[in-house]
Amino acid sequence: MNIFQTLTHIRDQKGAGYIVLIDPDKKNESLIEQQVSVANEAGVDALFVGGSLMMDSKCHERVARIKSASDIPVIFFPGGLSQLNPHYDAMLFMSVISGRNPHYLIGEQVLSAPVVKDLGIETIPTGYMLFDGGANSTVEFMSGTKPIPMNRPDIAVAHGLAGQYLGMKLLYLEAGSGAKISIPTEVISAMAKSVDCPLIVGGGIREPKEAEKRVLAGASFIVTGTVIEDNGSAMMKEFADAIHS
Ligand code: 1GP
Repeated sequence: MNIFQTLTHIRDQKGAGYIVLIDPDKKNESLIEQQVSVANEAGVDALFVGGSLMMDSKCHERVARIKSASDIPVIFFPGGLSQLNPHYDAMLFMSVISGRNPHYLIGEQVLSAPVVKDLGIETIPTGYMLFDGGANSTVEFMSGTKPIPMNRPDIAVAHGLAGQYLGMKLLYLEAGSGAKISIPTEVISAMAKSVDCPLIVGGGIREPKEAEKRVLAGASFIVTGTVIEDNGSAMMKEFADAIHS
């Protein structure tokens, strides 16, 4: 089974998958081994690794440390070409389909494709949809794109269908790391009713109960990052139990 098949199998078996995002940036230098070791034991299904902005040159070393400590798939969640390295099991080959910035729709992908081929990394075509989580997210600034308003499920569904018809295997509904408002259940259920691709939902999810509600609304995968960085790894098991119930 490749990593995409593993993810869909997890979704089929457990109802939904729980993914922890680890940012391989300087700020997480001392947390890596501990976070990964708890994730291995807590029922986390996979790790996403990536970030919108690296503040030093040691990203590749940190990804190698994550991979070496991890018993679960380590999947690149690309913040940019410079974070590509051979230590990932797979990558979300993403296009920011909510935006109209050609660099993040196709430019970055063209630059990375030959390197991805050379490294032989499994690619999972993913439509990335950024919503307005009310926190002026780093990804909004760095991608130079306008997020989808949270109160417009119709706009969300139109983007999701376009992503599906373009051949995306996953759709990532993103409120932005540290969002004040996470993706509302109304948006998730509207998307789940109209679009066939599995939905990844992340950004601003701080309570296991919020994660569970989003699974019940139709999310196939829940991603948390900040809440684990802020509160320590102990919450991972609570999230895993809520998401898998
Ligand atoms: C960000 O969706 C992820 O890309 C996770 O967001 O850090 O707010 O959990 P948080």
